[in-house]
Amino acid sequence: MSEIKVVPLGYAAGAAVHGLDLSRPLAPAQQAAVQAAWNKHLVLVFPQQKLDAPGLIAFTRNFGEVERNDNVPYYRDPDYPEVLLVSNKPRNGKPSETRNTGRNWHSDLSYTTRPAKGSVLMCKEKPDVGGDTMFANMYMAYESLSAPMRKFVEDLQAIHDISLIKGFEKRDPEQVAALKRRNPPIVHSVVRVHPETGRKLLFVSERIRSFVGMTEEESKPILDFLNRHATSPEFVYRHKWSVDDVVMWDNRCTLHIALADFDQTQPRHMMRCSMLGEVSGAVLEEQQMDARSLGSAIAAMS
Ligand SMILES: O=C(O)CCC(=O)C(=O)O
Ligand SMILES: [Fe+2]
Repeated sequence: MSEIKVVPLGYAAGAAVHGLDLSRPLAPAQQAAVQAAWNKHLVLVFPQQKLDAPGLIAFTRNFGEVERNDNVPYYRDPDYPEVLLVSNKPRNGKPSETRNTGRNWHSDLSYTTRPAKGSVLMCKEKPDVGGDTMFANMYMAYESLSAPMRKFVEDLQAIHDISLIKGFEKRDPEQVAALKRRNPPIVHSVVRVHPETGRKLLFVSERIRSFVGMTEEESKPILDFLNRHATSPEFVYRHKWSVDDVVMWDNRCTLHIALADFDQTQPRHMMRCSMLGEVSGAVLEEQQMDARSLGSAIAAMS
């Protein structure tokens, strides 16, 4: 069995893993070594891999239950619904619905009650330059807050909303309506504990509308601060893709953003597979919406 070599790529996150052929089954010791490296570095890069759709699914399955993309059932591999095609290549003569996927800071599927545990993205085609992806470390984001701020955010509940995906409203109107019906706003705690490392982290994103019990006006400056803080350059690893890179990130303790820093006339084609996370969060109840409705509920009771 080949020796695995883990080489850090960034201070905040990111390590390259050498010595593995991901198209072959992982031995238990290899799986454990990758898992340990993942918990430590949050984002792992496996260069020079040759994986097709079933190979990507099989590799992803080593680390969790594979998602079938039913919440956003568009632009999947026609034969493998587990594989989402993140691509700017037109399909059936129409522009790709995923050509601008991930253009604001987010954690995959945070607008569901099973936010993704992790995602695995494989680069098949890339532009000459750019098309980078950035990842931010949410442990560092939490730990670097002042003690009073940590106390303030401890009990905050955030409302995650699929319609805040950047460019969402520009998608096909029927899809937009169906996606909103399928994905009502979901409430998650802002401070979470990672189930494997036991470390606290900041679960924020640019797909949060407001905090439960607070108005949007009250929430916005706090949200803006938390998102800006969480994505400070010192918490970020920026990945410059090579064709055949496989990158696996932990969605529970990182945010990521796909940059539009490239010539869109050149193809960028990626295959993504995600792992389902633990069930968490809840559908937003109408009366949780904001302080005003809370106020009227109290008035109605008295
Ligand atoms: O295309 C990328 O670099 C990442 C897009 C994204 O957000 C995702 O696949 O989850
Ligand atoms: Fe994403």
